[in-house]
Amino acid sequence: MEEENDMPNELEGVALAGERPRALITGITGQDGGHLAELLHEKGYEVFGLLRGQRNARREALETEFPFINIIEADLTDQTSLIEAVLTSEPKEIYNLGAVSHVGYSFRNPQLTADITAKGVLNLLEAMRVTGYSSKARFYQASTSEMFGGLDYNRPGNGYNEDSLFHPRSPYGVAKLYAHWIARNYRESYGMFISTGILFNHEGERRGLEFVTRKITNAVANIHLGKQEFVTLGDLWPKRDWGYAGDYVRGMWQMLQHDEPDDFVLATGETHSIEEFLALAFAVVGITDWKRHVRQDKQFMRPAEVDILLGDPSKAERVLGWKREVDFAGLVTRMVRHDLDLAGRS
Ligand code: NAP
Ligand code: F7E
Repeated sequence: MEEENDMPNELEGVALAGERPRALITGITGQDGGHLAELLHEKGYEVFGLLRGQRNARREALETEFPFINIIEADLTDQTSLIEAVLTSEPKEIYNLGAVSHVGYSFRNPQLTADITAKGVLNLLEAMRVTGYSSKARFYQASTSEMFGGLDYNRPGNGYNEDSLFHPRSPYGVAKLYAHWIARNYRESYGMFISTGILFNHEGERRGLEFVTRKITNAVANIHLGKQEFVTLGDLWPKRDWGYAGDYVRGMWQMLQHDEPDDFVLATGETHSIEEFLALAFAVVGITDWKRHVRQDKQFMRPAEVDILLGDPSKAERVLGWKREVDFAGLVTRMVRHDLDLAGRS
């Protein structure tokens, strides 16, 4: 009879890790967490992923899709668990992707957003200091274009860059600005290798259905297959600089391989309205009179909106050699095709 293996899942693999570089990722169940785990695994890293909750609904999917990940149970709001996570994973690199990341949700849950998206970063940086990992591990902080705001007095011009003014327009944006500055402060104060990536919107097949791009491509697939008639959205005029998540996680890794810690914008340098996204997504399935499939509802509109985001990635291109491979049309097409495939199977 086979001996029962009651080793806690979070410790499995640690003893077998050998000399491979180790990376700890928070936000492992999210869009970027999946892309990054895959990339680091391909590069030969031992990947550790932080999973929260006593019964996380995404655990099974995570274990099935990425059996190589060493899961560590911890939460960004619980510093003791973060100290344990650092000591268990012994990381060379830490990627802090965990956050309340949905802008609309942050308006409805501002305090939770502050606890996780802002103070969670402080908790993790302190966990590194307490354990001596401030000098042993490099740290990536997931900053965001939502820190800029897109207001009249602060229009992006040829694109927001690392020196542009910040004016966040949501509890999410404000929390991320705290996170951005505390990360920079720890770099300046303690000489830690901390790089921040100011990333503009990036999407793909793993994007959550609560974000507008995936909500649209999922609906387009269902409408094409006759499973749904309308998609109900908020404002259609805001403009975003949308890239592909696979390209952006490569940039995160490049930031931590650079000689010096620094701040980098990753963006495409193009901006498109939600209307343009809709038109292109429906065109992929041959629907041109798409407006008859779209409804609007105030519940999806925000108390304060970011009108326009446009990024200037020239520093990352020049210094890191970062280059995006997927353009806007390519992004929309691959997302619709993926959702057609999924909807066709269900
Ligand atoms: P996402 O899909 O929403 O993933 C967020 C992750 O954070 C999930 O894995 C979630 O875990 C985790 N998380 C939430 N609360 C936590 C807590 N208390 N402790 C530990 N983990 C927690 O986000 P994403 O699109 O991959 O983005 C990754 C990061 O980049 C985020 O910080 C986001 O704010 C930032 N960012 C994203 C974009 C973009 O366009 N995607 C652009 C700029 C910056 P659960 O599954 O347990 O909820
Ligand atoms: O909204 C509008 C909405 O929620 C995009 C996050 O990854 O990128 C993301 O934040 C736009 C906004 O992304 C719906 O009002 C209309 O103008 O897809 P979104 P976001 O708010 O830009 C940044 C860079 C991040 O850092 C964030 O973590 O679309 N919109 N109708 C809608 N948005 C949603 N979600 N749902 C709608 O029905």
